[in-house]
Amino acid sequence: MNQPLEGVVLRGHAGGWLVYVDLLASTFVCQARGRLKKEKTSIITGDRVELDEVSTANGTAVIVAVRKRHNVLTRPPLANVDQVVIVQSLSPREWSLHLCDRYLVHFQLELPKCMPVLCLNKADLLEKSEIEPLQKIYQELGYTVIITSSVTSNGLNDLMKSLEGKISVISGPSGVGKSSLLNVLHPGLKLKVDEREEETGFGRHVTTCSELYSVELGRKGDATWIADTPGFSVYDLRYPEPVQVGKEFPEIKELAEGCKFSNCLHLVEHECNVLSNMDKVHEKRYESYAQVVAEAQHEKRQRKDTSTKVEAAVKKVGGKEGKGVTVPRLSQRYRETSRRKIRQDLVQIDIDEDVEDNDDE
Ligand SMILES: Nc1nc2c(ncn2[C@@H]2O[C@H](COP(=O)(O)OP(=O)(O)OP(=O)(O)O)[C@@H](O)[C@H]2O)c(=O)[nH]1
Ligand SMILES: [Mg+2]
Ligand SMILES: [Zn+2]
Repeated sequence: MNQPLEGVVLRGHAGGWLVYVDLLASTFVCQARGRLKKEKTSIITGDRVELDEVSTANGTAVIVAVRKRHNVLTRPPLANVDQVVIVQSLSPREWSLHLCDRYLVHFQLELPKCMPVLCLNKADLLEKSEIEPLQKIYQELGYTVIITSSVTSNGLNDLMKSLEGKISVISGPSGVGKSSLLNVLHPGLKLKVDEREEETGFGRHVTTCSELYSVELGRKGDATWIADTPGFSVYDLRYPEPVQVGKEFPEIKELAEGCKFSNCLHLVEHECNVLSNMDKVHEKRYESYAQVVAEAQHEKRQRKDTSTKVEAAVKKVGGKEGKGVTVPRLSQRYRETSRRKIRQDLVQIDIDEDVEDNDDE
């Protein structure tokens, strides 16, 4: 039997998917086989899929199976990536060390086995003497830090080197220049970039879905794949449990190993090993750590509140031994008013009006 053709999902497209088949060096518009739809199999950018009914004439095919994923990101949804490049803007108007740390924490949680690469873009807007200390903070923690400008093309060679032969996802807040960087790296991509940023802060050409591109960088060899992703809101960033936040800050993690308290948040405890070694943690990073802990606590409380509310709003009906279904509990507000009640209310209105009429007299 012939081996099924394999392809990689580039992005969603008109209710289906665009799939690139290396063997045919072509892209196909694909629908999923009915069985996959029935089983509600999710198909996301980066998935390796098996194809049938491939028509080179029409440029169409049918996805019949999704291969096992090596890894998966949930926000943005992407499968089988080798590394995440987090882009932040050095523009004084946009730079925030805390935001940068929030993205690092998020992607470390999303892909625990791979340390994100940090790309600090718009370097043309800051003096070198201001950039170097920032770069040093993260380099000393073990992160690869690349300083770039898509305006001057500075640092683009370094970025290229870190991407070569890998499947990378380029992520970061909206407007930091992700699409602009990819356009300079590979002008053939012609990605749309936000043209009105300076006026409004938002623009017409923000990226709206994750898309995977195959790019040829420098030497020939393994294919290089880059996913341009939409900038996503800070509300979508993930938080760990508050006591786990320290694990996502390498300098805190190291000192926390020598902390004698289990479940220590390293915020106030007397004789906490982190607090006793504050000279080893950058002041701004510690502030950022404390803020992430506070946010993680807040998020945990909210999660609890929501689940209590959800529990209170649903009840099990029917079926024995837990086989029933969960349905919303009808609160007074949502109950349909009975005809009798409507009638009573109408009678009441008549009486009230009579009373008012009497008052007028
Ligand atoms: N000064 C300066 N401006 C830049 C640089 N890179 C991008 N920009 C500008 O920043 C704005 C946003 O760029 P985009 O490439 O659309 O940003 P993005 O990260 O793709 O944004 P989303 O698609 O919304 O996530 C545009 O006006 C670019 O011209 C840079 O290196 N220096
Ligand atoms: Mg973009
Ligand atoms: Zn401690």
